[in-house]
Amino acid sequence: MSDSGLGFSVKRFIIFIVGSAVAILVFEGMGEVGGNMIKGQVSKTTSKYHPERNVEDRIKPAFVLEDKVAIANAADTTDALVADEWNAEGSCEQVIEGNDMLQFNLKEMKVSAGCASVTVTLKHTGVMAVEVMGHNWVLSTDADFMPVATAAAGAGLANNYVPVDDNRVLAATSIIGGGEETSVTFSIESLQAGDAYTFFCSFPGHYAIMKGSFKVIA
Ligand SMILES: [Cu+2]
Repeated sequence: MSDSGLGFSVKRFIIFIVGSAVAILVFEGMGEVGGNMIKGQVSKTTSKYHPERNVEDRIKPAFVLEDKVAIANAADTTDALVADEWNAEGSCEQVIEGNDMLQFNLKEMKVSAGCASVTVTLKHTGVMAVEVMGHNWVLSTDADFMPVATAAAGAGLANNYVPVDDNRVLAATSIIGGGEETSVTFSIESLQAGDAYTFFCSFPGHYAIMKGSFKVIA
């Protein structure tokens, strides 16, 4: 073997070629192994390779908020049933709920003109304190609703946010906080079937949302 003097020799050239070939084979081999590993992983984790799993299983989310859905459904059902039962048209016993989100569960209450007296029970289903999220149930004519609601703020919590000795107030419960319940029984002798009455919560600011229509039906 002769040396060209430039560091080149046939021997080195052959070693380089053989070395490259080995490196390529090893690289290809590794690629094959890696590819098979990926394929194996894919077959384990995708449904396509699991014919024993049915379509429902495959599309079923891994994590389902079943409890939450069940609770929501239960609440819907309960609300509807309770509203039907409690708010039965013409019933002399009315039950209404208020919550921590400034909501009454009823938009309308209908009592019969034949009721000797009407009892409205208010349940506060929330947890917030009376000073923060107090609710009451106040009845007035539609026309008196705004003036009474405005005057209520001045009456203060000590007076249940109900103007004192104000004959525009047709009925009113005391004001309650979360978890409490109160009721008022009143005569509807002075109320006229067909006239427009409004019930509302007179806690300052609540009347804008917490209100509904009260009707006396013949
Ligand atoms: Cu309120």
